[in-house]
Amino acid sequence: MRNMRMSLAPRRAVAALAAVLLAGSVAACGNSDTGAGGGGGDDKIVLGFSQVGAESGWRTANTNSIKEAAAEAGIDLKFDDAQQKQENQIKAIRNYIQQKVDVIAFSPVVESGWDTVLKEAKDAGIPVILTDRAVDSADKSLYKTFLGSDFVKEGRLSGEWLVENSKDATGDVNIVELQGTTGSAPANDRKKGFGEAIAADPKLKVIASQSGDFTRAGGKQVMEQFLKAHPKIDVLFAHNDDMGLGALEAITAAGKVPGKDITIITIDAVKDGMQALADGKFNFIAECSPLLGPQLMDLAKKVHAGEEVPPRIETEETTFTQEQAKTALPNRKY
Ligand code: GYE
Repeated sequence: MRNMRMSLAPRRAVAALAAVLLAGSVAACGNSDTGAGGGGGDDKIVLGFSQVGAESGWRTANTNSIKEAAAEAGIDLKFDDAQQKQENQIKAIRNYIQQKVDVIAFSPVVESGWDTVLKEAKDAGIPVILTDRAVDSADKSLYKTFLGSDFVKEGRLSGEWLVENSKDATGDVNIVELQGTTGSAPANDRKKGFGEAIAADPKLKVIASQSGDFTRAGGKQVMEQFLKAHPKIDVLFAHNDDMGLGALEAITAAGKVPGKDITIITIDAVKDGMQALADGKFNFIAECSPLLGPQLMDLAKKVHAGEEVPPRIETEETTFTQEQAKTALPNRKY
């Protein structure tokens, strides 16, 4: 993988050069440029983006949104897939610094450990935009803005729905939790929000909580273990649809009916998740929108032009019950 990435670099440089020449020739024909500002004025903005990986339906939709929006905005996108590894993201960011891209954006796989590389970008004068996930750096000057969801809120909305829908339950309600990638902002925050909400009702008890790494395979495997270890599971809270979808297989294989014997709450609302909800296999989804591309391109243009941008831009989202999923599903694009 390392070698492959190295050997791709010269090709990227050629592509970048071609893009610059193309942008130049377009401008020479009298068409307006992208409003990039700085440098030669009519060059395309070069945006280096380090993606987490391809672990979920959400991530695929997010990658597509970013690639499509870049093409539409006339931004030259350098894209790297870090395969869920922080070291790969750090390497990609260092490459972008070396290539002197105009703007760097990334979706940090975990929250901590970014200060050094972010400082390198700052020293090189390259503005950084966080998308989707946050970092825990105390020095907020290391990045220009953070565009993404309120994960604590998503967890809280999930927990509140459960509190509301457990009112008539008698005795303990046993909950198992499938956490996202260990140390990631959405895993930390969704756990927190959910925990705070269900504290309102002492009969709601989390009896097991483990990471399934945001993947279907992880969700299936951990759910199998949960089912073996715990004879009475009433509720599954999965930090994303994909883990919930993987868990469905484990639940069915154990002879239980998902959505009936075990109430299932997930987060994201990608198409497959919405289908499971409409089919009655899931019970509730808190939405997390992956369509961050257009806003990201807008921000990249602004920070490149030296404009002030708000330090935090929150994605708008909603929640879905089974009935709402049936209505929304036909128009769901991802
Ligand atoms: O919920 C999950 C993905 O960071 C919001 O990452 C994102 C999360 C999303 O793998 O499906």
